[in-house]
Amino acid sequence: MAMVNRKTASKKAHVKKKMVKSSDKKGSNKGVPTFLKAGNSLYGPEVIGHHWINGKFLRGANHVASVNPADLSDLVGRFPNAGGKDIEAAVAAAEKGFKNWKAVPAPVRGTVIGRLAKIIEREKESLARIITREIGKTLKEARGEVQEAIDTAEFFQSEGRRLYGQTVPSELPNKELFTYRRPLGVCLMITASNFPFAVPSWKMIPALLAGNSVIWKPSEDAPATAMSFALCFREAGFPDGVVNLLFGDRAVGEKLLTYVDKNRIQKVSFTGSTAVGRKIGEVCGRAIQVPSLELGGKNPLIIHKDANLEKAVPAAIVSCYGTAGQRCTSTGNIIIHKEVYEEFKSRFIAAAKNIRIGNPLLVPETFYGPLIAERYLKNFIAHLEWGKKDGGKLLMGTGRITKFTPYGNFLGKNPEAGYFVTPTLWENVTPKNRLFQEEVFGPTVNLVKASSFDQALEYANAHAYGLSSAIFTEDPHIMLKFKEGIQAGMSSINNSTTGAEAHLPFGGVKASGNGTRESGVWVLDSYTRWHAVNVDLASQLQLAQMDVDYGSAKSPTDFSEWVKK
Ligand code: UN1
Repeated sequence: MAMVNRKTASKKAHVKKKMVKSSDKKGSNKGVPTFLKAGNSLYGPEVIGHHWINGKFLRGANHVASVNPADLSDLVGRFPNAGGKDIEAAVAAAEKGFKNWKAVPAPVRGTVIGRLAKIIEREKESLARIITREIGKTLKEARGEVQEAIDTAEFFQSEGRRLYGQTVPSELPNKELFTYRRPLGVCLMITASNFPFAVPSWKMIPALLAGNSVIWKPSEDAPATAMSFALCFREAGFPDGVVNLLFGDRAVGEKLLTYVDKNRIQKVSFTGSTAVGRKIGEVCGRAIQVPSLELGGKNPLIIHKDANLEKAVPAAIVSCYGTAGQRCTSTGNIIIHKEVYEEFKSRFIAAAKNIRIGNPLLVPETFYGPLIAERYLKNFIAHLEWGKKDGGKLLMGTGRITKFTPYGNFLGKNPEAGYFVTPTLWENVTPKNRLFQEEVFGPTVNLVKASSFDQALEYANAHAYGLSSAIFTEDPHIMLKFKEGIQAGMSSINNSTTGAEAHLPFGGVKASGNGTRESGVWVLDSYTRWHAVNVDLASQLQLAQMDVDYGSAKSPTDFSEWVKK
């Protein structure tokens, strides 16, 4: 780290320490232990990671480090890797938790979720800071992510007073028909690192509102964020075992999935790669379960010839490079009408050259921070090689920012302190190219030329995925054609492919998902099953379909008028 940074840092740490003390006095940080609060270094203390099983924080074994990807010298914490006993304990706790929790009336469950919303709101800043520290997105984005969780909790608080079923007319007298939403049981949530707070909230909050219990296995790259969330759940007052948090690697996820076969887990919800999603789909399919799968994307952004470029260019920059391109909704291909191709390209390059990169906790002007983990960096560097071999023309991008491959707008002294990479731009890409087809998690995008709107739409659908999509046009007829023709779960008109709101259905088609949706009322279908009930109040047995008097229409098999008399 540079000297200058260290100086400002120690000053900041001092201020932070003081602030924590004074707010502690007022009692506003109740329930959030000091190991996540008091600053004793530049970024905050090392977090002592614990599983959360049956309402108890347990130290566990085989600890793995979580580091700050913007400054690899900052150890965020050490977190256990769950063993067989931890997993069994979490499943048993969730089974017990489910029995208790489903008996709590839904409006009361909603009230607990309402308390959770208030706690998250109170802690918005500290939660945003731990997200930024752990995965490197900017504070503005991290605050937005926490806000998504607040919005989700507020939405489902009131859903506790609805959770509607239906009354349905019966074909028989003195008989009533009803439908009820029933919880599923123990839900396993496996989540990714790029939205380590919002996406888990999309899963856990509706599942809990519906009366399920939860085992959460967060990404290895964002355990401190997960533990902070667990502390919010604890303070909100969920009974023991209703929410359980297990840390670990992929093998822990695989071991947990064996409980699906044993029917001790009744639902799996996963956000991550399509490859892993397929495997989870196989496991759940043979147990006759429907998992929720939110998978990859290669999201198209169409620039039609009449696009308002004043708006389209900054939107494209956010869409492609925001969060360093590490959103499943990030734009992968910009498909541009040939008449505005050169104009768009030069404006886009000019804007991209202004992108400021840095350590977002030290430099507030940062547009994007580092890649989340080393493996993302390796994949990103690899794509620069195979992209060239694949025939792509590299217009911008030099890979990792180092002393030898500097980047003019890197704000800081030592880019090698973190996993920083430059904005990357390709052209001469068509649907035949691997660059067009393959999701690369990072700040890279392809310019694709189209000779008409119809061709642009054809290209926009010419990949395996179907998560998000966008178009810039002023023509309502083109808007309509786009809405009707695009193969995607989500579409924006004159906005970014990213930035879905927390109460609209979120999910994709084709390789992006299995048709389940998160968020809004739609997600309830993923965490409940419909139960149809009939109540017969007649004094004698009456059978549906058979004892129904529909009057005396002439039978089509009554041939009496043609039969020889
Ligand atoms: C994700 O990248 O997994 O639409 C979720 C967005 C965010 C959520 C992205 N609200 O960009």
